[in-house]
Amino acid sequence: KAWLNVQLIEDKERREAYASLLGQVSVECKPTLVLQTALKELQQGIQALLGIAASVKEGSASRAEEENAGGLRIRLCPEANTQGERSQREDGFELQYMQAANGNEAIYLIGGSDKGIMYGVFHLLRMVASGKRAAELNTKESPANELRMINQWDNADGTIERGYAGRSIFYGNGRIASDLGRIRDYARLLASIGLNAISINNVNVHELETRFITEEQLPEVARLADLFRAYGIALFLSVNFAAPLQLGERNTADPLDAGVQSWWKDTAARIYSHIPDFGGFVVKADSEHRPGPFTYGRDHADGANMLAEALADYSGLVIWRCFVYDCMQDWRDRKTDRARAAYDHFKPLDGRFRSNVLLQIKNGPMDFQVREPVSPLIGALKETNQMVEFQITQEYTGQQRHLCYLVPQWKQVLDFDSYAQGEGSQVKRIADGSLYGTAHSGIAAVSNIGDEESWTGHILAQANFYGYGRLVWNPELTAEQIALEWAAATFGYNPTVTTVIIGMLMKSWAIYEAYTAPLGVGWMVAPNHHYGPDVDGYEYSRWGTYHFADRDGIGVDRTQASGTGYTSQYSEPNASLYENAATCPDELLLFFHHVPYTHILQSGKTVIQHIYDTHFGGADEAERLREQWAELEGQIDEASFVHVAERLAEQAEHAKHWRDVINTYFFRKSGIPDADGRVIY
Ligand code: GCW
Repeated sequence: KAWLNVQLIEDKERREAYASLLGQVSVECKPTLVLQTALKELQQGIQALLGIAASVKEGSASRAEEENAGGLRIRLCPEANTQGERSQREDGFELQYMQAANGNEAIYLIGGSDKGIMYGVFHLLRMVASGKRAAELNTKESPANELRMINQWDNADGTIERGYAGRSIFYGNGRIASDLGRIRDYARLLASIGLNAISINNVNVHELETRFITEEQLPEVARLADLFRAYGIALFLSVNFAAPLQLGERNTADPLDAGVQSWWKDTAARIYSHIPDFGGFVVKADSEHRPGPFTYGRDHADGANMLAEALADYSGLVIWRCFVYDCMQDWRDRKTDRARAAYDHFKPLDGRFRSNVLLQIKNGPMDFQVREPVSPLIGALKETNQMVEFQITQEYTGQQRHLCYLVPQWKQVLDFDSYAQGEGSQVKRIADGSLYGTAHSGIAAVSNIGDEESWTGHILAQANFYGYGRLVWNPELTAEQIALEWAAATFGYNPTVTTVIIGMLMKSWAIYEAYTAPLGVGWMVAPNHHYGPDVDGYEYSRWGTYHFADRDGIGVDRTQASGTGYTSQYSEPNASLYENAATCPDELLLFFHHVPYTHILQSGKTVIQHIYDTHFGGADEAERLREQWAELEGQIDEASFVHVAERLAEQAEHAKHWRDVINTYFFRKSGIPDADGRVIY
């Protein structure tokens, strides 16, 4: 049940006060599919929280009744969709507490649409569970972002690319699951935090998933779309750009070929005949050996627009990923810089994409490292719909065996000022579409769930999923607030427990960073599976991910003055800030500069001493996490306690391994001893 693990309110007085208020629900709007979901959730929630069965009455009250009637009254806001503010307003809701002259208490839940009502129901239940009194419930909410999306990297064979929580809940043995129970639970979790879109298969589309858009498979996909529809979630598919060729129906996948264009049009018609509200396509093209328009001498705009044209009549969207770079680089080549790639590929195409295309840009220029600068492409596209891509699954951040609460990292990205239109051009204003007034925008993230009981492999990693949804709904929430909401909803409203958990979550990103790759340089992980330290694992490889450590220094020179020129992709003053080693923030120094180990950081320490200190400190802190958790024994359920304790023990040991590998490597390279004389091997 994760954060929907609603418990009976223990305080009898509060429970009774709420029972008289929520025991009677009157619904004054059309019973749509999503509204039915909302009412079901409401009734279940009330049952669990208050131990009563709420009576639901449909139809509007007469004026006389109206004035004195109490209870929960649900209705639609008549103006919501006439105000022209895109779908965010429709997804919004208002809660109003009122006391009638006769003393009756009422709460009005007014939704911008049936979806707004559903989000309002989840919000109301969360507030009641958290101990709020009825009079404190007044609120008006609407999501900041239009598209609030989850990307599954699930494969039809049941595996999950970069999945760390078991196998897929969607597929097994090449088929879509016949038992949809777990998927329905997942849809509830998504809806409860306001998410409204999901792509259900890996962006690396293999042979089996290429067939999802065929007549044979579409009825199966439609079953999933039906399920998600009831929770207000639009279903998207990742598609294989070469599908017409691979399915043997055309002899090319050239986007400018008339036969290919008509193939995709027919395909779109077929998809929409099964799924009338199909969301659209997610596309990884010309990236890591996936097919794309380059084969035919065409560019990304040609490719994306061809698909967009096919979907346009149905208001479908094409979400085209910008994760495009040369993964066959020669490590001897010092000019090619992977960090530059997304910008170099897509910036020149700005303005050429159809209005139903969105470019999806990873938060950093490389690949979801523990620390990266914000991608300079975000904001640089001024006439193109864009969305930001985060990774909830912890590929490079401990694979759900280490604790790493990512909400603070995402917040830092969303709050980053790109200066693309001068001061005040924060990433969150690009994601929400307000900076450029784009037709579509939003945020997507790669899911971290699988079929394990805990959903996420590490119970505390559920906080990342929850936090992602809440943050995308409202980027102004703080990481602490989100952590508190999550911990309380999951483990109950016990301040001793929540305080410890929030403390652990809030420190965890910094701790993980401390004992892994230093000062923004990234990688240093074992190739392929990416778990554990291997400093030179990618140093002489084709992936373009280098640190260039030698006996004198370390880091990648990405300056305009003497390096790859990457800093020029940023707007001023960011470009100069990063260009100059003296002003470049310490945590990104080695991303932008190659410096001697004796270089003095803004912190006053040398680079080498910083490496030693953070690695000793980080491993100690990981040990502290384990001790803090141990304090909770007996205060949370035994199974969860043990589950987390085991993982924290592994993390503490593994952090020591990281510490010793990294420290030893740099001691051997530099010959410079630790100022504090600690053990280095
Ligand atoms: O992070 C990298 C992963 C790949 C992934 C790729 C992508 C789905 O290592 O496994 O492929 O990014 O984002 O396309």
